[in-house]
Amino acid sequence: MKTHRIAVIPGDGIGPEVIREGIKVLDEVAVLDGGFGWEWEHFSWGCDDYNKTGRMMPSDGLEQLRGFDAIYFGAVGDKSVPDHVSVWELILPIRRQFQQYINLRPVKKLPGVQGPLSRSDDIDFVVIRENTEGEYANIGGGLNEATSEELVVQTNIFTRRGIERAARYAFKLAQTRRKRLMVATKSNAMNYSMPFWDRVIRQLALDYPDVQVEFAHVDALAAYFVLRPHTFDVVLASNLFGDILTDLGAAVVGGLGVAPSANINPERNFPSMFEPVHGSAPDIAGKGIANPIATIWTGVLMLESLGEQSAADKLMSAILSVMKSGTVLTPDLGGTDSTVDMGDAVRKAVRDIYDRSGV
Ligand code: GGG
Repeated sequence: MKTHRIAVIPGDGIGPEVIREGIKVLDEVAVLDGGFGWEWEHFSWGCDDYNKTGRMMPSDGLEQLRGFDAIYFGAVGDKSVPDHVSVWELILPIRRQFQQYINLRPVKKLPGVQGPLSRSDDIDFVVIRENTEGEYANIGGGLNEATSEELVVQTNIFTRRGIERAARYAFKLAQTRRKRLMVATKSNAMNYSMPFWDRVIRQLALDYPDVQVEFAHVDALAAYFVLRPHTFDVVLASNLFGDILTDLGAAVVGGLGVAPSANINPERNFPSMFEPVHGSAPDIAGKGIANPIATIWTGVLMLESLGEQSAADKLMSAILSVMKSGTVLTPDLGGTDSTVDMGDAVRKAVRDIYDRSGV
């Protein structure tokens, strides 16, 4: 039997609470499936560690992670540590060093979940966010700190290689879906980076004649996400644009509690990392009311990446059936149930699905 070795980084705030439910459900799936097992190794890295040691992860942290089959990540961020420190010293080095240059974020309306928009039951698209360069390039600096002459610069980096590999992934994904690609740009205002981004993608589009490509300025695209979200299939965006658009996408389908994501190293020469889109949500941390669906759904993406498609399909069906029934709802979805209640409900639904399938 195959054993998948997973590095678990629950992180900060609600991270540990939602990851606990994710593991509980994924353990159940493995037992019922019978064809694979898990070996979870926990890493306590995060803001608490930073306050004790001055580091978000040990100096050899990436070395420790390198040999795992995948990383299951909760959330990062606490008010005791500046956000640019916590994010830049934990999650971004993992994405960059492990060449997780695809951030795949499904935006899908689940049955039974009330989004803020009417007429929106058929929302089902995927945002491919370029994940290692663009606006998140670690290049910049400042001068004359705390004076009236203070200035800072932060440089965006766009490389042909970086754009091409993200775009190819998006084109190929579109080919497996409804063959439509919407590209977020801002070439009217960012007059070097975005015309280049557009040009490279237009050239690449010639290799995918079956995919219908459209470009939209990111500000207009934000409006389209609200006005006609059902029209999208695959959306390709740079790092920052993709980050912003996917929070909006999550809001459109019912909130960050139902937004999964995968940081993918397509070549598989490093582990990929699976994390909910949401952050540490300090306002509700420790109350036991965070919605674990995003993290459990993230587990579906992890199963798919590990080649466990049948288990992934069954877990997704379990999530859909719990959401559709509407019997268990965390406060973000308008109910009063707890994080554990929701995890238990999905676990039970998984059992029912395996029972019915006769495995
Ligand atoms: N679960 C993901 C998380 O904690 N994200 C924190 C965050 O805002 N990261 C920066 C980014 O994704 O761009």
